Amino acid sequence: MAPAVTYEVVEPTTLPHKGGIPVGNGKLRASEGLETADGKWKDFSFQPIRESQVARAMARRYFNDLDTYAESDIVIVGAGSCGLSTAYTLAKARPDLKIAIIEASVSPGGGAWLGGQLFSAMVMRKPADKFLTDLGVPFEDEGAYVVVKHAALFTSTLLSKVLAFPNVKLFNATSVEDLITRRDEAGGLRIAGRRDQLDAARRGHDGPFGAFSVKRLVSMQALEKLGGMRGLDMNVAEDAIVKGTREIVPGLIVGGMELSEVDGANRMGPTFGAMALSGVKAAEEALAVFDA
Ligand code: 48N
Repeated sequence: MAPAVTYEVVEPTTLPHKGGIPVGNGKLRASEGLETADGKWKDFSFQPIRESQVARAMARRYFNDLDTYAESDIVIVGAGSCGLSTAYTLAKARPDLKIAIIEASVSPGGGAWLGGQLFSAMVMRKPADKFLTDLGVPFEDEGAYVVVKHAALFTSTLLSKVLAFPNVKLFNATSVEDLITRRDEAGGLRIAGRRDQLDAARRGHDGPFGAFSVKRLVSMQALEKLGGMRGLDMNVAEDAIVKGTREIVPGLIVGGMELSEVDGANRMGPTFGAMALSGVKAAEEALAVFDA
């Protein structure tokens, strides 16, 4: 049996510096017993495994999660910047709540991987910088707004923090096809069944997947019609989306760009502060329902 190869990352030690910058940095170094570089790989091998072990390791966890989250306290539909901000705020405030995130794409994040089109920096207007500071995402302060050097830094940091919460489960590559409805005692329509179960819609603005919930509410006559998203006006749009994030039918809180389709709000283009703070407000709206 080849000697088990272990690795340690060698931290940058007192390496020779060039202009104050260490030349080279930590490197992988095979454990002793394999003298030469090619010797290090010649006898290399992973621990043995059976394919069925891999299948079972994945399937057991997935189906266990499906069973656990079949009834969740909060279901967030859409893992875009708004849905993920809602999940982060809720999971941090209420580790007792079971939170399921359902995302149609294989890759969560929605439109937040690029600032706008190909331009990768992400702009957030103050006071959304407070959310970035809470997340630990570095930014450049430009006065009335801040700039994260790459939108993927914001999205990946938010995503990693959300997924690290023990009370959150992401079901990506999973699409919500309809809304569960119930009638309350007065005959009014409720979404998601029990009083204390909430659905948070974050399906983005209209498009192949977007605005699914609110379009469905119109088709079931729970909403008279959609306001239709208006033209681009950052100042008007971002305030309206944050202030307008709310429970639009009992059991369903709508925020982010899906809300612009309900209220006929303007779009804001490539600025993301409203997505983050709409998520914070949606979390507060949800907790107000739970604490009612
Ligand atoms: O990023 P989006 O589309 O939506 P938001 O509201 O989280 O963020 C919007 C933001 O990215 C912008 O559009 C920026 C601010 N631009 C504004 C402008 O004016 O141009 O995320 C929605 C997510 C996506 O990942 C979809 O895949 C997902 O929702 N989704 C669904 N997931 C599950 N089931 C569905 N039926 C469904 N529909 C959409």
